[in-house]
Amino acid sequence: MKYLITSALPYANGPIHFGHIAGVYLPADIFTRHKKLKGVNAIHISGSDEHGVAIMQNAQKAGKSYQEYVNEWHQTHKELFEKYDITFDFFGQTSAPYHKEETLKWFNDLLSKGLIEKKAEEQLQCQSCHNMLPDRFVEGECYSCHYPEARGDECPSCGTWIDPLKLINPVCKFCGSKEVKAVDSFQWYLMLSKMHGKFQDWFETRKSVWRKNVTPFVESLTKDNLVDRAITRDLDWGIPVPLPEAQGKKIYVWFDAPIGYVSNTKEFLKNSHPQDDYLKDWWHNKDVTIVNFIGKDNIIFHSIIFPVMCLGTGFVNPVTDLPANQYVNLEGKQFSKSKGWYVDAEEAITQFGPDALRFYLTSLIPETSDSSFTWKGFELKINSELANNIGNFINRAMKFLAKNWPEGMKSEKFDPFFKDHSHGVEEFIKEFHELLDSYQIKKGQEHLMALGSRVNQFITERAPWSEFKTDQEKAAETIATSTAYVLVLGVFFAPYLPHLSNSILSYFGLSHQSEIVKALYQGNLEVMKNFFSKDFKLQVEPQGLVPKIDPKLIEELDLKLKEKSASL
Ligand code: B3M
Ligand code: ZN
Repeated sequence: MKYLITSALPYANGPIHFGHIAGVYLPADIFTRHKKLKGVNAIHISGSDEHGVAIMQNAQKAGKSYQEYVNEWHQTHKELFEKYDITFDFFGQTSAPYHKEETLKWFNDLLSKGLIEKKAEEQLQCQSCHNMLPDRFVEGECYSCHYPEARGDECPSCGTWIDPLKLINPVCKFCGSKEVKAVDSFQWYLMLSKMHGKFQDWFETRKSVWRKNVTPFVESLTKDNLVDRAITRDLDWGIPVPLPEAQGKKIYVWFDAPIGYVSNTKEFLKNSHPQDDYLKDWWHNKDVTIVNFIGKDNIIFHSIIFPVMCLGTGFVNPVTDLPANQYVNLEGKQFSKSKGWYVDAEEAITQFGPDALRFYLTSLIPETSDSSFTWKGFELKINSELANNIGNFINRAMKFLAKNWPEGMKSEKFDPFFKDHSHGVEEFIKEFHELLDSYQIKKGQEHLMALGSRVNQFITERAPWSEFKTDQEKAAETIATSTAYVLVLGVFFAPYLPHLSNSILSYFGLSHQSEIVKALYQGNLEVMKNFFSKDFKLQVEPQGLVPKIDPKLIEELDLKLKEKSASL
């Protein structure tokens, strides 16, 4: 089974925060690394989502061309992901020509099948600057909660999905004029209603597979019917509707964005695996599991609208697994850059590096309910778990080994490990794989930490530093067993903390690319036996691998966050 893994295309429209990282990109990265280590042919595809009204408005505000604006954010996001060791096989752009080509192929196909239709509708137009005012290009009073600055698509105060024609006192966001009128217009609609039956047959096959936060929600939205949706807008940024009567109209972002998964795969393969066909070998192949990592706000598009597009065209298979996460908040409240309730992910990674942040953020993956980032929680998690449990164990064992067996550890000292411990390690691996294979990424890390606790307890109980004074042979066995566990930890941290894992593996002269590491990851303990069938000598001078977080620094950061939000 091959794996085609995607993570939601981030809007090229502002910084990525911890919520995005822990909710989507980090779990997708860990899952992909896991599959690759298992020897599965897996690819991780994503890219920037570069169309839409919000992007246009912010580009205008920044005084930049749309293309320049999205290119800048695209670059910024790519760099941030690299710093977090979040790796993609391909990270593309929806403003690229290859994406336009793929999107038009879908549009034309659905149009020819009657699954896209032109429909008349009334729309708001500014009588002063003559722009059409879709979505956020109009603001006015919300007819539901009377918040004065509701947008044409949504009220940010009460969350109502707004019908712009009903806004009270609408204002044009292009020029500020209040002369806004409804005029006759037309748009193209995706005829979801025509696909209700087909959709339901397919959804039946997914119901028991998807998470509890996904299935009932989708079921309630699709039980009776599916509602047609406009997929074009009057805008000057986006993929032009390929019809002569559609002058000035563009395909709306939610139609083209998910096609980005497909177009980015095509572009990736073209350059790096030219023998692969993006459809036959990947998207339209029953031996490929398609996984979309998303946040809960994207469920509708990934569980209903895009699958309907997939079923309608028949170009690609619809998604197999949809691990949608809940939200990560900041001390219980939603991240908000404008309210100063915000931690800069870039600053944080420069300060603390990928191991500490990946470890804490993984513990926050909101797989079943919302979670919360706190600076204090970060400090505790790193100092009392990663540093105390893992860092301390490895440090104690490796330094003691280097000091007392500088010539190397005799091979036979590893025998007790294989006799008494390898069964437990096999059990550990089996459960670890089960957790990761079923997208329980956070639990997988907890399971690994439980192994860490056990080996820590082992070395503490055996106390080789005391043993050494009375029975050097026994102490050697304790340290050899601990060394074998250090290798196990190095291997199984690979998907979670690739940086720490590589540092550990370097003690053994190994890396993620080593065949031994992959074989051991896959549960083959024979390779490990083989590895220790020679005397073992440390390949690198051991040093502290997990620095503690300074509580004073945390206090400062906490204060800074609170002062900043109070001042805004
Ligand atoms: N850009 C929305 C978001 O980040 C969006 C995802 C598109 S996935 C095809 O919430
Ligand atoms: Zn205007």
